[in-house]
Amino acid sequence: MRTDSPQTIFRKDYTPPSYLVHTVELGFDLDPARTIVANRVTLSRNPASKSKDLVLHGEEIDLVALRMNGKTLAPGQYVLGSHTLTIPKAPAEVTLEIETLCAPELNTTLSGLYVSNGSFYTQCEAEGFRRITYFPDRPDVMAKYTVMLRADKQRYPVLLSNGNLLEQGDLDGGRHYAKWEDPFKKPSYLFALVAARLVCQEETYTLKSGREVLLQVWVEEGNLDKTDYAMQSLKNSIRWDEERFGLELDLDRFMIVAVGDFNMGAMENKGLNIFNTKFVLANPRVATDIDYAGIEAVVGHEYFHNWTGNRVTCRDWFQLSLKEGLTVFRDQEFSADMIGTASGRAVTRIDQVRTLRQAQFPEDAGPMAHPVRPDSFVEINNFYTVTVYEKGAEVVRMYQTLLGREGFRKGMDLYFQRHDEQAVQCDDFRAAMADANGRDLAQFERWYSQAGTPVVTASTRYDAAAQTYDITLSQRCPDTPGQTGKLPFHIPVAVGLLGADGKDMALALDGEVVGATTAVLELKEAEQTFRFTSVREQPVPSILRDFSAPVVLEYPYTDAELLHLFRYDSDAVNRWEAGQRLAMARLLKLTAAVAQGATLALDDTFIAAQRAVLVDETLDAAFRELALVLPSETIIAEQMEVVDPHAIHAARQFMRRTIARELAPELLAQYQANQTPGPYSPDAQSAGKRGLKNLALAYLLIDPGSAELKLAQRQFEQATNMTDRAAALSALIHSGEDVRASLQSFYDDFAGEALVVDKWFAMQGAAPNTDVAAVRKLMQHPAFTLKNPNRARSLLFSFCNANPSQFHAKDGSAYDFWAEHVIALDALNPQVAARLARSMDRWRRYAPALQDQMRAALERVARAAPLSNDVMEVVSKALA
Ligand code: 0A1
Ligand code: ZN
Repeated sequence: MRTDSPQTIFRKDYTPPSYLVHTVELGFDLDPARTIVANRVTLSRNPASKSKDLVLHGEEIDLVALRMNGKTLAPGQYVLGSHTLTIPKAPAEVTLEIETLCAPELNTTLSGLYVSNGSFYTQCEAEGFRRITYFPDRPDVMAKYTVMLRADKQRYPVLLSNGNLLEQGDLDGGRHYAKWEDPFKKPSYLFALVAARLVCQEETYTLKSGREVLLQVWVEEGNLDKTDYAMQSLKNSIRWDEERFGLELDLDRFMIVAVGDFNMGAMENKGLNIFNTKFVLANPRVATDIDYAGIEAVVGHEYFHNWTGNRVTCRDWFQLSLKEGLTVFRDQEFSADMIGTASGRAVTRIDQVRTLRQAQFPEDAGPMAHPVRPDSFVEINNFYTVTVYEKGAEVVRMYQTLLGREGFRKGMDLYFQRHDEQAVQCDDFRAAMADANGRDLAQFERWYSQAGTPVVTASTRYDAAAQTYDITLSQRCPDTPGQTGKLPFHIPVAVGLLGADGKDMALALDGEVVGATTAVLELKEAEQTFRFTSVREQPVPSILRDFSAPVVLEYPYTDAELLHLFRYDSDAVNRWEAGQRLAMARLLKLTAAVAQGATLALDDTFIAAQRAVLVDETLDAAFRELALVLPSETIIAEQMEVVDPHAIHAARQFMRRTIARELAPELLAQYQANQTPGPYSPDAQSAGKRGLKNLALAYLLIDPGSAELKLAQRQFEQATNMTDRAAALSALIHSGEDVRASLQSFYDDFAGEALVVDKWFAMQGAAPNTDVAAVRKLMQHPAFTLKNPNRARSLLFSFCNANPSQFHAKDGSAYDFWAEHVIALDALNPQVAARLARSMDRWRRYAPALQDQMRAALERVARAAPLSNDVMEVVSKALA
């Protein structure tokens, strides 16, 4: 909780730590109400610092004893502030012995040491270690850790920490101990412990080098039937990092622990990754294809952090994207390589583009916009954002696009050669990429320093006589809070040219043969013209292939050109994109028509194009599904100056209803053709079929007759996996029919599976016929609690973020609900509350009647006391 007025921290104010830490010996006497932490730490003055004041951070802990170099410090020898402990003019060499007390069972923030379902877990990133002991809790202080854990043996039979187990044994009074040592230097944010009643799936795994390592996945009893996929994903990750980047696991033991109460997805603590159960537990009965894909991605992500984040870490939290952007890029490439096919790769890429448009572009255009490397923050936890993660990954991807895969690998190798066991900056990564390839990447820095989504505008000119085709690209970037007058970015724009036959043309730029059917144009100026030569006919340009840069592309495509691309583009991302453009133009017109009360109509050309893709058996089912999903209401809203969420919803529903009616026979045929009989497998092919089949089902249930209802009901009852069962239930909910009986039976079947109960709440929260009164009623359900982040997210976030037509109810009732629950959550868990607070980011774009009510709700939250820095930062930026 905020005790003094929130302070803004600036990147430019960075100073090196006054002391460096060599060793940390931690002793824990674990007790839920009263845990004693003994911390013996050796430090020396940092030659790079002018200060002799030794500053330690600490929060929500009680100091019991403090000795320096063997002597107890008198109160006058140190200063205990609300968040720091300072020893002024400390000696050059210091050994501190610090004893503190904390109460893990009272810690509802899930940061620091806390209790979940009766067991102990930690979360130290970003600044949780200071809630465990006094320490220079900053990532540029790296040290070696030894950890002694002591706890009741019956209640906490498993005692884990980072690195290797040195010894374990029994103690008096039914207690036991385990001693762990981490051989690598690490920042405090990577510390972890677990003291719990758990069981594990384990195996020894042989690295490419022949070394054997022990892999473990720890879960609560009863969940051992759900660990296979996480274990398989871990082994795949280890192999992939060896093969793609030459990076080997550096420990003899690697552990994953699943915990039910967790703020984020997972955490890369050295050798002891702690995961939200959502990204570990899966079997066909309880997990969907999306869950399986999420597990693979997150297991990969945390494992890859071992090199990108742990071995080479961040100098300060402004550099967060150094590890996160890079590691997201690595997990994206891992998932793509696991599918293996070019079309599978494209499907993963399209998904990434959708996430950017759904979440990152709005962030970049809103009050919380910040550069990939922010310049300031109040609360660092608010900066674990889609910009730092996903846009950061796009920035890393652009290096690969500019340098090629091999060039990128050279850059990675140099980065590790230079910076292993160091805490560095985004600039160091860029320098490694540039130096390894002899390239000037100075201008590329602007991707780190300038916020906002660049807009690239293209215009073209074909000269039939000269057989030249000029593409003129210009760029601009909108102002963002605190940043005006942006300078040009270095943008790779991948371009191909299609002939009338739909084939890629051979490319030459200014007379030079490109040697590929896609050319990467490097746009560096405000405006540049690129000339393709020997162009024998007027081409249709396919611009920004594979989404080669995180920008908005403006080009005055005609419908005919888009239809051509939608039918023929060899670049699957742009093929999909052409379909999205066709749909978006119509959705915007329909939205305007709804607002004006005009009659709505959808042209046959569009329907025909949709039909052609739907039935095109040469295309992967997964691609066909993506091509048929219309832009979301959120993405449509981003295209509008003044957002009318009700008109958008009505327009999109009209379009879906029309497609469903016009394509009914084809949809039914695809529903039947894409069944996946036999045992469930989460592979991309099967998942793609299920995706297409269930999309067809959702369409068929828009205006269902009894046959369609029966179909869904049968799938719901007979499904052999959660993907099909949940899809059927969701389709039934969205049909608007009375589905109370199905909802109840689903709940009864899965009441014991927390992650499935989350789905049950989430499906209802996001259904357009769930209004705020219904959400309030659902909150009365005995299974609902605000204390568990997954559960809170399942209902509240899905309602506030994924159900726009109800969230923006005209009477403002949902805004009141939002304010009430941001405040309620804040008292428990500021990080989760601050995420919910972000639902109002785009309030200024709404029609005045809604805007006024949204502002009132924001002001209500801003006035609440006490309020965390987390929520205060979000709402005050929204109101600024
Ligand atoms: N580094 C983790 C994300 C993470 C960040 C903060 C957390 O607690 C406040 C927990 C996890 C990752 O990128 O996976
Ligand atoms: Zn990460």
